[in-house]
Amino acid sequence: ITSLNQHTTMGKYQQQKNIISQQNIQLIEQIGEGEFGTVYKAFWKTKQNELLTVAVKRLNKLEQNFGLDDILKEICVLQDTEHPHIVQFFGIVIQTDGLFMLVTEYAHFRSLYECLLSENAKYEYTIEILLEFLRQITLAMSYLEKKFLIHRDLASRNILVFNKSLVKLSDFGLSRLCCSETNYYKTSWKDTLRLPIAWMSPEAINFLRFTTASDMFSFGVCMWECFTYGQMPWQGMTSAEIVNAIDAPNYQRLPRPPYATTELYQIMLHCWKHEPTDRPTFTQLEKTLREIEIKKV
Ligand code: ACK
Repeated sequence: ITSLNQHTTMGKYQQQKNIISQQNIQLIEQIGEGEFGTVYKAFWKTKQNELLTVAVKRLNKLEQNFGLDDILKEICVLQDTEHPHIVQFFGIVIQTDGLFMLVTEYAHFRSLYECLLSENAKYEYTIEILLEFLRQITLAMSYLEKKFLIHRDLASRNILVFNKSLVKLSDFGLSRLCCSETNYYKTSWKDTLRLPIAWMSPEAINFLRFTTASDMFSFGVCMWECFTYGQMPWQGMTSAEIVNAIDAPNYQRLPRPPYATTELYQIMLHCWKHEPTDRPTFTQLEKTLREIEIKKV
């Protein structure tokens, strides 16, 4: 029965249009360790014989309770996600050892987090540029919002910079594939700092209630990262201390970043409302950020 199942699943794979042969991928250099595996810069020889620079994410061992079918479903979601501000997914490589590599477009400037920490960040990435970056992410998120898709790990490390006027959202879909909800819960914030607690809303931490509104909470933390130029939210605090601070009855929030105006800080506080329904939607926020820009002109 197992081999029959495997056979049918593999059959489905072959029907997928986005399978890339390992032979057509040449890894150039390792560019980082992501949460889900190792990331490489690579060349991909396409069917048209073009040589494209791509990012290849070699996934670690997947969650045990995820079968091939689950992976397939997630890959289908990635395939169907097309937006100017979401990193383009080209396909998957199924390695001979059964592990997967995800092939996506390559961002020359790497992650927004890295850019914010760079030596000349404050001159190169002005408030206006950062506002435009954030607005582009609200566009990507309202696209996901309309498709009822949740990101779950919105943070500056998952925003990629293509040039000074273009960012794209990355790693969407991976959190579901590699970190099942039960495991999120089991590993629990008491034991590990790998969980992005400092970006998570109270209801996501306490009840694993991941929604567009919990993505909005994380977006507020992304804004905070931008206007502090890459500071670590709740630096020096343990996960338990963070939860204690943000949850009832304390409702503490991150302080106003030095580079944020009161108006921008008000937006962050709106994203961090305790009640998920009190937070803005991404569509509303896109409009707000657009209007701030207009006022500056
Ligand atoms: O912050 P970074 O320089 O940008 O280091 C991380 C690392 O890989 C692990 O996630 C970088 N990275 C991830 N995806 C891409 C991509 N599509 N293009 C360029 N760099 C990427 C990320």
